[in-house]
Amino acid sequence: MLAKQKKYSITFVGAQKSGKSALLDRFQHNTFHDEYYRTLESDFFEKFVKVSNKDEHVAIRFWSLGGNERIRPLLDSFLPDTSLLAIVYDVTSRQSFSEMSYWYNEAVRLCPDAALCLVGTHTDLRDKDSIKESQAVQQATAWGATPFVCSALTGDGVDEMFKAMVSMVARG
Ligand SMILES: Nc1nc2c(ncn2[C@@H]2O[C@H](COP(=O)(O)OP(=O)(O)OP(=O)(O)O)[C@@H](O)[C@H]2O)c(=O)[nH]1
Ligand SMILES: [Mg+2]
Repeated sequence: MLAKQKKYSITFVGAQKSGKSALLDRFQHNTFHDEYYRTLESDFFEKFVKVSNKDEHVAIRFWSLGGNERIRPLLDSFLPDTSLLAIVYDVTSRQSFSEMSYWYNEAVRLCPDAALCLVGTHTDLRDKDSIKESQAVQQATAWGATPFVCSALTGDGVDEMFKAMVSMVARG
């Protein structure tokens, strides 16, 4: 008899243009597009992934929600089922960093048991005015979240982050 397949979902939210879709493209296809195509509501793909240190594969749905206002009334249907919520900001955009509070409050309201991560993107464009990693770590600690930084353009940090997220959901 086939063992019942365990299913999980990992959901990326955050400011418009923060880089959610680009991260998923880099992870799924190892590609990067300069052009911006906004996500209207949501995109997802499903992947069977091996859990490190375990002889086990699990099915994970990776969701990217649009950062535009029209997603907001739909969060009540998207967030309660998520196993891990990744709040994404662009390290070169202070506005996207501040907007994380909105997503954090929605996480507390709608998926308080989900693992929480803060993901800084666009690290290839980092300069002296960018959000410092220490500031992101401080915010993550205050919210009980795990911080990551990466670049969808170069791929730096992307695989390591997804691997860590998969372990976080599959061990729970
Ligand atoms: N240089 C650089 N550009 C990036 C990076 N990630 C995304 N971009 C660019 O930033 C723009 C927005 O990226 P998206 O992934 O579409 O952003 P999003 O968060 O999905 O946007 P919405 O769907 O509107 O919420 C695109 O033009 C990407 O090419 C990155 O790490 N570095
Ligand atoms: Mg998108």
